[in-house]
Amino acid sequence: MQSDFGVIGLAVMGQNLALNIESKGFTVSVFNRTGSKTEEFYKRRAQGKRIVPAYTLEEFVASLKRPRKIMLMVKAGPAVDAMIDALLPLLEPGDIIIDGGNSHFADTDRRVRKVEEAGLHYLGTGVSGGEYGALHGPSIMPGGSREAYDTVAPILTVTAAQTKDGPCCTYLGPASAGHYVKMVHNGIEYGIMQIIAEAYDYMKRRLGMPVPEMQEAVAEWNAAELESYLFEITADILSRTDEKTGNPLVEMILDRAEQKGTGKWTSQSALDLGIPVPTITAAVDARALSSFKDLRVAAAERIREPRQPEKEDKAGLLAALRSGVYLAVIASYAQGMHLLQAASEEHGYNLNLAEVARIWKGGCIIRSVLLDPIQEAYTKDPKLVNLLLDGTFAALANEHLPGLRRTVSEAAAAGIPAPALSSALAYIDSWRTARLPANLIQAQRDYFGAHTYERIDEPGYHHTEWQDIQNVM
Ligand code: NBP
Repeated sequence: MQSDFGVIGLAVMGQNLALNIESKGFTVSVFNRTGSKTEEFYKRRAQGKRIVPAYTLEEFVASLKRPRKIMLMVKAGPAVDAMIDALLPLLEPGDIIIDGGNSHFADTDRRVRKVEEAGLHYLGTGVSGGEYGALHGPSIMPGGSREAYDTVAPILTVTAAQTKDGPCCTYLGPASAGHYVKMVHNGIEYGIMQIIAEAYDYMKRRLGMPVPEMQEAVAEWNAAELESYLFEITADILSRTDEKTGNPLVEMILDRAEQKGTGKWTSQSALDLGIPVPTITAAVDARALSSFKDLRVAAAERIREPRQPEKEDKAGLLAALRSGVYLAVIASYAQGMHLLQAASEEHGYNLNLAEVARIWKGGCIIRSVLLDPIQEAYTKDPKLVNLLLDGTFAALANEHLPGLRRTVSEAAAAGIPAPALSSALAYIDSWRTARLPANLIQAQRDYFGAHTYERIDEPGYHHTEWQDIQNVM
């Protein structure tokens, strides 16, 4: 009997996805470049299941029902191209290659063209949820050929996380739409993670809270308006004790964050499209800055701290922090959704942002109760440019701006860096400023480069002779 589905790449994601798909009643063939991993997987976790191990690509391809449905879960980058090159001569027109890794969207566009020229289909598909999600139901973000999606939908939709609003998988759009949406998902994730990290630092250094007290606060937030996966895992992290020292485990972890690139790609693409995503970029920068540990330690000895303010009104400051964190998280989503709206236009994805919000409600890292009103906002107005302009979110901004403002100013006064929180505040303050100082920028540009400017009282472009060039010479 031939298999319904094939998975190539048996690291964390591939193994768990294969087991998840098998658990839904499908037979799954598996292949890994290093055959010993296939064997180990088959003998241990896949024992007694409808999993068919293959040790050559020929054997793997021959084991699959036509049209073949093959998901690549290999390391993003050259490994994906290597697998496509090895597969193409073995496959037939109509077969479908699904790249489930975190590929850069431009690579996906290139691969779609190449695979379609060979008469096959290609689905660039974001998968979010990590190890647990892959096994129990991730959020799946497919893009590419609609026809190919319809063929694999019966498998992908039951494999995905399920919510009351349906499976966390839907066709997103042509070409690289799926990988673009996954990239922005990760950008938003970077922003929220940094916001939470700053809140932890503030609770520790400004409010003098011991870790168990912070744990209680974060758990309380997660039980209410901030209910979401990232707050849930943070509460869990803060509850763990280091076995070796008896200290809270988080305090024993080196303060140097790593990154694989999806946050950076989000910022790069946003810069290319001229869409502001300052909280996401602040998060990418914060990880980069954290990597200079030795230099930070040296600088800490040379540049003095401000005098620490009194720890008065702790309850008020903590309430303001909670409010500020909530609004900064909203700003992170607002920036990501704005970027998706612009990218949809630019790349012809024709994204349905209400559906994007819906499939993020389960399985993925940024799942949150906030996605309900986000989905509603884009259902009401599919072309909404920025969430902050939606009535519900404008009201939330009004309600929570004082908390964010107080937190950012207290952090600044205490010398506690809060780049994501303060960028969120500046972002919202900029959106609600009817007259920004960009008039002066225009004057400067016209001064040194004769770039012209527009006036507030008459149409057209104007230029001022700011300096007497002849006499200056
Ligand atoms: P990794 O990203 O660690 O990749 C390991 C897999 O890639 C192994 O199966 C390895 O085979 C294979 N591989 C490599 Br490396 N080079 C190869 C090549 N030249 N040809 C064929 N296979 C090659 O695995 P992962 O963490 O499971 O992630 C898989 C994809 O899913 C990545 O794109 C990742 O960014 C994405 N993703 C990961 C997570 C997560 O939580 N880990 C979440 C969401 C998305 P080998 O065994 O022979 O070395």
